[in-house]
Amino acid sequence: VDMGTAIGSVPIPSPVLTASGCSAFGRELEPFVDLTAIGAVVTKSVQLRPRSGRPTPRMAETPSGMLNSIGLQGPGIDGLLAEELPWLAERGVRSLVSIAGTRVEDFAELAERLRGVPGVLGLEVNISCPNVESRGEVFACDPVAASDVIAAVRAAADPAHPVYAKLSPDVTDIVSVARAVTDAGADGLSMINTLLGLVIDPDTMRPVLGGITGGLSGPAIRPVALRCVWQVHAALPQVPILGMGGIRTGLDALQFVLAGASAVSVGTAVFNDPSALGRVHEELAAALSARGFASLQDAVGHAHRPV
Ligand code: RRO
Repeated sequence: VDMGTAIGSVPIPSPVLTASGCSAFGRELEPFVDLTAIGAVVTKSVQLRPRSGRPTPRMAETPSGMLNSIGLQGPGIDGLLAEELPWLAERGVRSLVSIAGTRVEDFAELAERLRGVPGVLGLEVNISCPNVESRGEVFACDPVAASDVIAAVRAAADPAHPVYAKLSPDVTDIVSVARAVTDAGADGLSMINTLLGLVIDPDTMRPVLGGITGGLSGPAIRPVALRCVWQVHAALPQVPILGMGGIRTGLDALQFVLAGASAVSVGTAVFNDPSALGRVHEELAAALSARGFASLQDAVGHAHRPV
């Protein structure tokens, strides 16, 4: 099975990528995964300045998924450019760099700083982090705010860098947001970020997370993510989709491909199984072959076709 695909128009040999935030900048995964064989490392969202994030505890398990309130902890763009991206580039690892900010100009400046950086294949524009000060900062919840960010990033970014907009499931109509950002110049869509959630400890009778609410990931959100990919592919079949949300196995990944994703990110699953990325690639290849597909591309959106 030909597993080749692309991010925008940049070819990659595998459709399986890391998910932003779940493998930091790739270093922890290196002992378990051939990072040059996966589609790309999607880096933890970076901002203009270093940040320490929200108060601890910042992670909670639920029976079906994980809740996090990291709050954009990270080294800032200077640290990313000085330490993390060179580490990846020296090893020949492709990176899709996730950027985040609180103002449109922040995003544009980050895109500008990443122009021409070796190893960077494109940008994932995180307009959907649920762990921000106010809901007004979640640009992806408003089609106009979302498209303002994407237009500014597309104008500032390296023309060779595809720009993917990372969308939130916490909206009533994800198709209208998807349409707005693609009209504004997004080359692709990453779906979905975590779903806003809450866990209360029955013993202390208080929220478990220091930040109170958090983003829910893992198997709990897989059907939500799949529904988003389905709806957006039905409305915008030409727009490349990087699908994510609770993918643990090749058959999970297959569902996203059949719904319309041309690549997938594996996030929460790597916490329990650091080798999940390679395994999902192999299982997806076997699943496609068993169903008679000669290539991944032939299967993209297949579930929309009449039987
Ligand atoms: O850092 C976080 O708390 C975080 C981010 Br930026 C995001 O996009 N999604 C998420 O679940 N957590």
